[in-house]
Amino acid sequence: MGFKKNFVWGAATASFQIEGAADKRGDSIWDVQCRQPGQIYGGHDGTVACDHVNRFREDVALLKELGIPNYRFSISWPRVLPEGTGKVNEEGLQFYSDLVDCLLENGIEPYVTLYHWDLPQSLMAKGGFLNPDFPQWFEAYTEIVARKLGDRVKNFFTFNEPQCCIGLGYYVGNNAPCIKGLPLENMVPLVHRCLKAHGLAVRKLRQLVPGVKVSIVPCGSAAIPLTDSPADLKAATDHYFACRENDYFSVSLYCDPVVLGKYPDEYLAYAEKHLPEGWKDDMAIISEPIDFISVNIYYGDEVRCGSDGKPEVLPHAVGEPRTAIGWGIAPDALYWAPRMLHERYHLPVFITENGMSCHDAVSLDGKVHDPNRIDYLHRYLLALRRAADDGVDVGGYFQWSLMDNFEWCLGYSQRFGLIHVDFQTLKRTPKDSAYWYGQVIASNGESL
Ligand code: GCO
Repeated sequence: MGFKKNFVWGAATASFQIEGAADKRGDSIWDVQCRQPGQIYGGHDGTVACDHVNRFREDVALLKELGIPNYRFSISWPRVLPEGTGKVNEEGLQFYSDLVDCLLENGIEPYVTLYHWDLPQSLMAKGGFLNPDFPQWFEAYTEIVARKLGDRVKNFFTFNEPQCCIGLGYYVGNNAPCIKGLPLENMVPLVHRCLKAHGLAVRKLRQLVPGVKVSIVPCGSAAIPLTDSPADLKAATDHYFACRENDYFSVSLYCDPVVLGKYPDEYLAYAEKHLPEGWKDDMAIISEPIDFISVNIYYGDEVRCGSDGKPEVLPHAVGEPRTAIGWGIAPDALYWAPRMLHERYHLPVFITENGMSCHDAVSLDGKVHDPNRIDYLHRYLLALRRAADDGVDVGGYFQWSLMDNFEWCLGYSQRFGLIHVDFQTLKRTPKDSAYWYGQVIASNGESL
Protein backbone atom coordinates (compact mmCIF):
# COMPACT_ATOMS: atom_id res chain seq x y z
CA MET A 1 0.00 0.00 0.00
CA GLY A 2 2.55 2.61 1.10
CA PHE A 3 2.01 6.37 1.15
CA LYS A 4 -1.08 7.68 -0.58
CA LYS A 5 -0.74 9.31 -3.99
CA ASN A 6 -1.26 12.86 -2.76
CA PHE A 7 1.03 12.40 0.25
CA VAL A 8 2.52 15.77 1.29
CA TRP A 9 6.33 15.67 1.40
CA GLY A 10 8.06 18.72 2.76
CA ALA A 11 10.63 20.42 4.93
CA ALA A 12 10.11 22.91 7.74
CA THR A 13 11.68 25.99 9.32
CA ALA A 14 10.63 28.74 11.73
CA SER A 15 10.97 32.51 11.50
CA PHE A 16 13.21 33.31 14.47
CA GLN A 17 15.46 30.37 13.70
CA ILE A 18 16.33 31.36 10.13
CA GLU A 19 15.23 34.88 9.19
CA GLY A 20 17.72 37.33 10.68
CA ALA A 21 17.01 40.93 9.53
CA ALA A 22 16.17 41.69 13.13
CA ASP A 23 16.51 45.43 12.52
CA LYS A 24 13.50 45.28 10.21
CA ARG A 25 11.06 43.96 12.78
CA GLY A 26 10.00 44.52 16.37
CA ASP A 27 11.65 42.65 19.22
CA SER A 28 10.32 39.26 20.13
CA ILE A 29 10.57 37.55 23.49
CA TRP A 30 13.45 35.51 22.04
CA ASP A 31 15.50 38.64 21.30
CA VAL A 32 15.07 39.52 24.94
CA GLN A 33 16.11 36.07 26.09
CA CYS A 34 19.17 36.21 23.80
CA ARG A 35 20.29 39.41 25.51
CA GLN A 36 20.28 37.79 28.94
CA PRO A 37 23.82 36.70 29.77
CA GLY A 38 24.23 32.95 30.06
CA GLN A 39 20.82 32.11 28.59
CA ILE A 40 21.87 30.98 25.12
CA TYR A 41 24.78 28.76 24.13
CA GLY A 42 27.77 30.94 23.20
CA GLY A 43 25.73 34.12 23.56
CA HIS A 44 24.28 33.45 20.10
CA ASP A 45 21.22 35.32 18.88
CA GLY A 46 18.80 35.68 15.97
CA THR A 47 20.13 38.95 14.56
CA VAL A 48 21.46 37.37 11.38
CA ALA A 49 20.58 33.66 11.74
CA CYS A 50 20.59 32.21 8.18
CA ASP A 51 19.89 35.66 6.71
CA HIS A 52 16.90 34.07 5.06
CA VAL A 53 15.04 37.37 4.64
CA ASN A 54 17.76 38.50 2.25
CA ARG A 55 18.43 35.09 0.71
CA PHE A 56 14.98 33.58 0.44
CA ARG A 57 15.16 33.30 -3.35
CA GLU A 58 18.30 31.19 -3.06
CA ASP A 59 16.61 29.03 -0.41
CA VAL A 60 13.52 28.52 -2.53
CA ALA A 61 15.74 27.64 -5.51
CA LEU A 62 17.36 24.97 -3.34
CA LEU A 63 13.97 23.57 -2.32
CA LYS A 64 13.16 23.25 -6.00
CA GLU A 65 16.51 21.79 -6.96
CA LEU A 66 16.21 19.19 -4.21
CA GLY A 67 12.70 18.25 -5.30
CA ILE A 68 10.91 19.23 -2.07
CA PRO A 69 7.38 20.21 -3.12
CA ASN A 70 6.00 21.59 0.19
CA TYR A 71 7.50 24.08 2.60
CA ARG A 72 6.39 24.79 6.15
CA PHE A 73 7.61 28.12 7.51
CA SER A 74 6.39 30.45 10.20
CA ILE A 75 5.51 34.12 10.26
CA SER A 76 7.22 36.43 12.68
CA TRP A 77 4.40 38.26 14.46
CA PRO A 78 6.72 41.18 15.39
CA ARG A 79 7.78 41.50 11.73
CA VAL A 80 4.15 41.97 10.73
CA LEU A 81 3.14 43.98 13.80
CA PRO A 82 6.19 45.38 15.60
CA GLU A 83 3.99 46.41 18.53
CA GLY A 84 1.99 43.19 18.41
CA THR A 85 -1.22 45.06 17.60
CA GLY A 86 -2.06 48.21 15.68
CA LYS A 87 0.18 49.47 12.92
CA VAL A 88 1.28 46.95 10.31
CA ASN A 89 4.89 46.94 9.10
CA GLU A 90 4.03 46.77 5.40
CA GLU A 91 7.56 45.85 4.39
CA GLY A 92 7.58 42.95 6.82
CA LEU A 93 4.23 41.66 5.64
CA GLN A 94 5.32 42.07 2.03
CA PHE A 95 8.33 39.84 2.70
CA TYR A 96 5.98 36.91 3.34
CA SER A 97 3.92 37.77 0.30
CA ASP A 98 7.06 37.76 -1.86
CA LEU A 99 8.18 34.48 -0.30
CA VAL A 100 4.81 32.91 -1.09
CA ASP A 101 4.93 34.17 -4.69
CA CYS A 102 8.44 32.82 -5.10
CA LEU A 103 7.41 29.42 -3.70
CA LEU A 104 4.39 29.18 -5.98
CA GLU A 105 6.38 30.25 -9.04
CA ASN A 106 8.69 27.33 -8.27
CA GLY A 107 5.83 24.88 -7.82
CA ILE A 108 6.22 24.68 -4.03
CA GLU A 109 3.16 24.70 -1.79
CA PRO A 110 3.37 26.95 1.28
CA TYR A 111 2.30 25.71 4.73
CA VAL A 112 2.21 28.63 7.16
CA THR A 113 2.63 28.46 10.93
CA LEU A 114 1.23 31.56 12.61
CA TYR A 115 2.97 31.17 15.94
CA HIS A 116 6.34 29.51 16.33
CA TRP A 117 7.26 31.09 19.66
CA ASP A 118 8.39 34.62 18.71
CA LEU A 119 5.77 36.65 20.55
CA PRO A 120 6.21 40.43 20.14
CA GLN A 121 7.99 41.75 23.23
CA SER A 122 5.54 44.65 23.38
CA LEU A 123 2.77 42.13 24.03
CA MET A 124 4.90 40.36 26.63
CA ALA A 125 5.20 43.71 28.37
CA LYS A 126 1.42 43.47 28.73
CA GLY A 127 1.59 39.94 30.13
CA GLY A 128 1.77 37.87 26.94
CA PHE A 129 -0.34 34.72 27.30
CA LEU A 130 -1.28 35.91 30.79
CA ASN A 131 -3.25 38.85 29.45
CA PRO A 132 -6.99 38.12 29.01
CA ASP A 133 -6.83 39.95 25.65
CA PHE A 134 -4.36 37.46 24.21
CA PRO A 135 -6.97 35.57 22.11
CA GLN A 136 -8.16 38.82 20.50
CA TRP A 137 -4.60 39.93 19.76
CA PHE A 138 -3.93 36.64 18.04
CA GLU A 139 -7.19 36.80 16.12
CA ALA A 140 -6.39 40.31 14.84
CA TYR A 141 -2.90 39.24 13.77
CA THR A 142 -4.34 36.18 12.02
CA GLU A 143 -6.77 38.39 10.14
CA ILE A 144 -3.95 40.56 8.80
CA VAL A 145 -2.01 37.53 7.61
CA ALA A 146 -5.11 35.88 6.13
CA ARG A 147 -6.08 39.01 4.19
CA LYS A 148 -2.59 39.34 2.74
CA LEU A 149 -1.75 35.72 1.99
CA GLY A 150 -5.09 33.90 1.94
CA ASP A 151 -5.52 34.28 -1.82
CA ARG A 152 -2.45 32.04 -2.24
CA VAL A 153 -1.85 30.14 1.02
CA LYS A 154 -4.35 27.38 1.75
CA ASN A 155 -2.70 25.59 4.65
CA PHE A 156 -2.23 27.13 8.08
CA PHE A 157 -1.09 25.97 11.49
CA THR A 158 -2.00 28.08 14.52
CA PHE A 159 0.38 27.28 17.40
CA ASN A 160 3.58 25.30 17.14
CA GLU A 161 4.13 23.11 20.17
CA PRO A 162 1.93 24.71 22.81
CA GLN A 163 3.66 22.20 25.09
CA CYS A 164 6.88 24.17 24.68
CA CYS A 165 5.77 27.76 24.41
CA ILE A 166 3.53 27.26 27.44
CA GLY A 167 5.29 24.45 29.35
CA LEU A 168 8.87 25.61 28.81
CA GLY A 169 7.95 29.30 28.67
CA TYR A 170 5.71 29.68 31.71
CA TYR A 171 6.40 26.66 33.88
CA VAL A 172 9.82 25.06 33.35
CA GLY A 173 11.15 28.51 32.58
CA ASN A 174 14.10 27.81 30.28
CA ASN A 175 12.45 29.16 27.11
CA ALA A 176 11.22 32.72 26.57
CA PRO A 177 9.60 34.39 28.44
CA CYS A 178 11.42 32.28 31.06
CA ILE A 179 8.75 32.33 33.76
CA LYS A 180 9.33 29.54 36.24
CA GLY A 181 6.75 27.51 38.07
CA LEU A 182 3.62 29.55 37.47
CA PRO A 183 0.99 28.03 39.78
CA LEU A 184 -1.92 25.96 38.52
CA GLU A 185 -4.41 28.78 39.13
CA ASN A 186 -2.53 30.87 36.52
CA MET A 187 -1.53 28.07 34.18
CA VAL A 188 -5.05 26.74 33.68
CA PRO A 189 -6.49 30.03 32.34
CA LEU A 190 -3.32 30.53 30.30
CA VAL A 191 -3.73 27.19 28.51
CA HIS A 192 -7.40 28.01 27.98
CA ARG A 193 -6.50 31.37 26.43
CA CYS A 194 -4.09 29.74 24.02
CA LEU A 195 -6.77 27.27 22.96
CA LYS A 196 -9.31 30.06 22.55
CA ALA A 197 -6.82 32.03 20.46
CA HIS A 198 -6.40 28.93 18.29
CA GLY A 199 -10.18 28.59 17.85
CA LEU A 200 -10.69 32.25 17.00
CA ALA A 201 -7.90 32.01 14.43
CA VAL A 202 -9.46 28.91 12.86
CA ARG A 203 -12.79 30.75 12.55
CA LYS A 204 -11.15 33.79 11.06
CA LEU A 205 -9.23 31.71 8.53
CA ARG A 206 -12.41 29.89 7.50
CA GLN A 207 -14.18 33.20 6.98
CA LEU A 208 -11.41 34.74 4.93
CA VAL A 209 -9.66 31.93 3.09
CA PRO A 210 -11.80 29.80 0.79
CA GLY A 211 -10.80 26.14 0.88
CA VAL A 212 -8.41 26.66 3.80
CA LYS A 213 -7.01 23.72 5.76
CA VAL A 214 -6.07 24.42 9.36
CA SER A 215 -4.43 22.56 12.20
CA ILE A 216 -2.50 23.00 15.45
CA VAL A 217 0.90 21.42 16.08
CA PRO A 218 1.45 19.61 19.37
CA CYS A 219 4.56 17.64 20.17
CA GLY A 220 5.66 15.12 22.75
CA SER A 221 7.48 11.90 23.31
CA ALA A 222 5.72 8.99 21.60
CA ALA A 223 4.78 5.99 23.74
CA ILE A 224 5.99 2.73 22.26
CA PRO A 225 4.38 -0.41 23.69
CA LEU A 226 7.04 -2.88 24.79
CA THR A 227 5.15 -5.82 23.29
CA ASP A 228 2.04 -6.14 21.15
CA SER A 229 0.02 -7.53 24.07
CA PRO A 230 -3.28 -5.69 24.61
CA ALA A 231 -2.15 -4.79 28.15
CA ASP A 232 1.05 -3.08 26.94
CA LEU A 233 -0.80 -1.39 24.10
CA LYS A 234 -3.34 0.04 26.53
CA ALA A 235 -0.63 1.10 28.96
CA ALA A 236 1.28 2.92 26.21
CA THR A 237 -1.88 4.61 24.92
CA ASP A 238 -2.90 5.68 28.43
CA HIS A 239 0.56 7.06 29.01
CA TYR A 240 0.59 8.95 25.70
CA PHE A 241 -2.72 10.66 26.44
CA ALA A 242 -2.24 11.16 30.17
CA CYS A 243 -2.87 14.64 31.55
CA ARG A 244 -1.22 14.84 34.94
CA GLU A 245 -1.11 17.87 37.17
CA ASN A 246 1.66 20.30 36.22
CA ASP A 247 2.55 18.30 33.11
CA TYR A 248 2.15 20.81 30.32
CA PHE A 249 3.66 18.38 27.84
CA SER A 250 0.46 16.37 27.68
CA VAL A 251 -0.92 15.73 24.18
CA SER A 252 -4.53 15.36 25.29
CA LEU A 253 -4.50 18.68 27.18
CA TYR A 254 -4.31 20.52 23.86
CA CYS A 255 -5.81 18.06 21.38
CA ASP A 256 -8.88 16.88 23.29
CA PRO A 257 -10.41 20.36 23.62
CA VAL A 258 -9.57 21.19 20.00
CA VAL A 259 -10.76 17.96 18.40
CA LEU A 260 -13.17 16.43 20.91
CA GLY A 261 -14.51 19.68 22.34
CA LYS A 262 -13.76 18.78 25.96
CA TYR A 263 -10.89 18.80 28.40
CA PRO A 264 -9.74 15.36 29.58
CA ASP A 265 -11.66 14.25 32.72
CA GLU A 266 -8.31 13.67 34.42
CA TYR A 267 -7.51 17.36 33.90
CA LEU A 268 -10.88 18.73 34.98
CA ALA A 269 -10.59 16.84 38.27
CA TYR A 270 -7.81 19.19 39.43
CA ALA A 271 -8.10 22.11 37.01
CA GLU A 272 -11.80 22.91 36.62
CA LYS A 273 -11.91 25.24 39.60
CA HIS A 274 -9.27 27.42 37.94
CA LEU A 275 -10.90 27.68 34.51
CA PRO A 276 -12.11 31.21 33.70
CA GLU A 277 -15.76 32.06 34.06
CA GLY A 278 -17.76 31.10 30.99
CA TRP A 279 -15.17 28.56 29.88
CA LYS A 280 -17.84 26.08 28.81
CA ASP A 281 -19.14 28.61 26.30
CA ASP A 282 -15.66 28.87 24.80
CA MET A 283 -15.52 25.17 23.98
CA ALA A 284 -17.45 25.68 20.73
CA ILE A 285 -14.84 28.20 19.58
CA ILE A 286 -11.95 26.03 20.75
CA SER A 287 -13.31 23.00 18.92
CA GLU A 288 -13.96 24.76 15.63
CA PRO A 289 -13.28 21.81 13.28
CA ILE A 290 -9.72 21.38 12.08
CA ASP A 291 -8.70 19.44 8.99
CA PHE A 292 -5.94 17.20 10.24
CA ILE A 293 -3.91 16.54 13.32
CA SER A 294 -0.30 17.53 12.97
CA VAL A 295 2.45 16.58 15.35
CA ASN A 296 6.20 17.06 15.80
CA ILE A 297 7.88 13.80 16.73
CA TYR A 298 11.53 13.15 17.41
CA TYR A 299 11.67 10.50 20.12
CA GLY A 300 9.75 7.96 22.13
CA ASP A 301 9.72 5.98 25.36
CA GLU A 302 9.01 2.30 25.73
CA VAL A 303 6.04 1.64 27.95
CA ARG A 304 4.61 -1.57 29.38
CA CYS A 305 1.83 -2.52 31.73
CA GLY A 306 3.46 -2.57 35.18
CA SER A 307 2.76 -5.15 37.86
CA ASP A 308 0.28 -2.70 39.46
CA GLY A 309 -1.60 -2.52 36.14
CA LYS A 310 -0.44 1.05 35.51
CA PRO A 311 1.78 2.26 32.65
CA GLU A 312 5.45 1.82 33.40
CA VAL A 313 7.98 3.83 31.39
CA LEU A 314 11.11 1.79 30.82
CA PRO A 315 14.57 3.24 31.22
CA HIS A 316 16.51 3.80 28.01
CA ALA A 317 19.10 1.13 27.26
CA VAL A 318 22.69 1.81 28.23
CA GLY A 319 24.58 2.98 25.14
CA GLU A 320 21.46 3.43 23.01
CA PRO A 321 22.03 5.43 19.81
CA ARG A 322 21.62 9.16 20.37
CA THR A 323 21.65 12.24 18.18
CA ALA A 324 24.08 15.13 18.72
CA ILE A 325 21.53 16.98 20.84
CA GLY A 326 21.34 13.89 23.07
CA TRP A 327 17.90 12.62 22.07
CA GLY A 328 17.43 8.85 21.86
CA ILE A 329 16.67 7.38 18.44
CA ALA A 330 13.31 5.61 18.41
CA PRO A 331 12.02 5.07 14.84
CA ASP A 332 8.89 3.28 16.07
CA ALA A 333 7.75 6.65 17.44
CA LEU A 334 6.65 7.40 13.87
CA TYR A 335 4.52 4.29 13.84
CA TRP A 336 2.86 4.50 17.25
CA ALA A 337 2.17 8.21 17.65
CA PRO A 338 0.31 8.53 14.32
CA ARG A 339 -1.59 5.33 15.04
CA MET A 340 -2.67 6.45 18.51
CA LEU A 341 -3.56 9.95 17.32
CA HIS A 342 -5.60 8.60 14.46
CA GLU A 343 -7.46 6.14 16.67
CA ARG A 344 -8.35 8.83 19.19
CA TYR A 345 -9.09 11.77 16.91
CA HIS A 346 -10.14 10.19 13.60
CA LEU A 347 -8.35 12.80 11.54
CA PRO A 348 -5.57 12.48 8.97
CA VAL A 349 -2.19 12.74 10.69
CA PHE A 350 0.62 14.99 9.48
CA ILE A 351 4.13 14.80 10.85
CA THR A 352 5.07 18.47 10.85
CA GLU A 353 8.60 17.96 12.20
CA ASN A 354 11.02 15.07 12.47
CA GLY A 355 14.75 14.97 11.98
CA MET A 356 18.08 14.82 13.74
CA SER A 357 20.94 16.99 14.86
CA CYS A 358 24.39 15.76 13.75
CA HIS A 359 27.90 17.17 13.99
CA ASP A 360 27.97 17.90 10.26
CA ALA A 361 30.92 19.57 8.56
CA VAL A 362 32.02 20.31 5.01
CA SER A 363 34.49 17.58 3.92
CA LEU A 364 37.66 17.99 1.87
CA ASP A 365 35.64 17.20 -1.23
CA GLY A 366 33.42 20.20 -0.52
CA LYS A 367 30.39 18.02 0.27
CA VAL A 368 28.61 17.32 3.52
CA HIS A 369 28.36 13.59 4.18
CA ASP A 370 25.74 12.79 6.79
CA PRO A 371 25.12 9.05 6.67
CA ASN A 372 23.72 9.13 10.21
CA ARG A 373 20.92 11.46 9.16
CA ILE A 374 20.10 9.34 6.13
CA ASP A 375 19.94 6.27 8.35
CA TYR A 376 17.76 8.10 10.89
CA LEU A 377 15.32 9.39 8.29
CA HIS A 378 15.25 6.03 6.56
CA ARG A 379 14.30 4.20 9.75
CA TYR A 380 11.69 6.74 10.81
CA LEU A 381 10.10 6.91 7.37
CA LEU A 382 9.88 3.13 7.20
CA ALA A 383 7.98 3.22 10.48
CA LEU A 384 5.66 5.92 9.14
CA ARG A 385 5.05 3.89 5.98
CA ARG A 386 4.22 0.87 8.13
CA ALA A 387 1.60 3.01 9.88
CA ALA A 388 0.13 3.88 6.48
CA ASP A 389 0.19 0.18 5.52
CA ASP A 390 -1.74 -0.62 8.70
CA GLY A 391 -4.52 1.78 7.75
CA VAL A 392 -3.49 4.95 9.59
CA ASP A 393 -4.50 7.96 7.50
CA VAL A 394 -1.05 9.54 7.19
CA GLY A 395 -1.32 12.75 5.19
CA GLY A 396 2.17 14.23 5.13
CA TYR A 397 5.68 14.49 6.49
CA PHE A 398 7.83 17.60 6.94
CA GLN A 399 11.48 17.05 7.69
CA TRP A 400 13.02 19.34 10.33
CA SER A 401 14.78 21.28 9.09
CA LEU A 402 15.38 22.59 5.61
CA MET A 403 18.61 24.20 6.83
CA ASP A 404 20.84 24.41 9.89
CA ASN A 405 19.55 27.17 12.13
CA PHE A 406 19.24 28.77 15.56
CA GLU A 407 18.30 25.97 17.92
CA TRP A 408 16.83 28.14 20.69
CA CYS A 409 18.80 27.91 23.95
CA LEU A 410 21.43 25.85 22.16
CA GLY A 411 22.17 28.61 19.66
CA TYR A 412 23.91 27.43 16.49
CA SER A 413 25.52 24.45 18.22
CA GLN A 414 23.03 22.02 16.71
CA ARG A 415 22.71 21.21 13.02
CA PHE A 416 19.30 19.81 12.10
CA GLY A 417 19.38 20.83 8.44
CA LEU A 418 19.21 19.02 5.15
CA ILE A 419 21.25 22.00 4.00
CA HIS A 420 24.47 22.92 5.78
CA VAL A 421 24.85 26.60 6.63
CA ASP A 422 28.28 28.10 7.27
CA PHE A 423 27.40 30.71 9.88
CA GLN A 424 30.48 32.78 9.03
CA THR A 425 29.88 33.08 5.29
CA LEU A 426 26.20 32.01 5.21
CA LYS A 427 27.05 29.69 2.33
CA ARG A 428 24.51 26.90 1.85
CA THR A 429 25.63 23.38 0.99
CA PRO A 430 23.01 20.66 0.59
CA LYS A 431 24.04 17.60 2.57
CA ASP A 432 23.96 14.07 1.17
CA SER A 433 20.69 13.56 3.07
CA ALA A 434 19.07 16.37 1.09
CA TYR A 435 19.64 14.55 -2.21
CA TRP A 436 18.65 11.25 -0.63
CA TYR A 437 15.42 12.81 0.65
CA GLY A 438 14.69 14.20 -2.82
CA GLN A 439 14.85 10.66 -4.21
CA VAL A 440 12.56 9.36 -1.50
CA ILE A 441 10.07 12.07 -2.41
CA ALA A 442 10.37 11.35 -6.15
CA SER A 443 9.47 7.71 -5.50
CA ASN A 444 6.71 8.64 -3.02
CA GLY A 445 8.55 6.59 -0.42
CA GLU A 446 8.88 3.45 -2.54
CA SER A 447 12.68 3.77 -2.59
CA LEU A 448 12.86 3.30 1.18
C1 GCO B 1 10.82 22.40 18.46
C2 GCO B 1 10.59 23.40 17.42
C3 GCO B 1 11.74 23.52 16.47
C4 GCO B 1 13.04 22.93 16.92
C5 GCO B 1 13.14 21.48 16.57
C6 GCO B 1 14.42 20.83 17.06
O1 GCO B 1 10.36 21.28 18.34
O2 GCO B 1 11.50 22.70 19.43
O3 GCO B 1 9.43 23.21 16.74
O4 GCO B 1 11.79 24.89 16.35
O5 GCO B 1 14.10 23.59 16.35
O6 GCO B 1 12.09 20.80 17.11
O7 GCO B 1 14.47 20.93 18.46
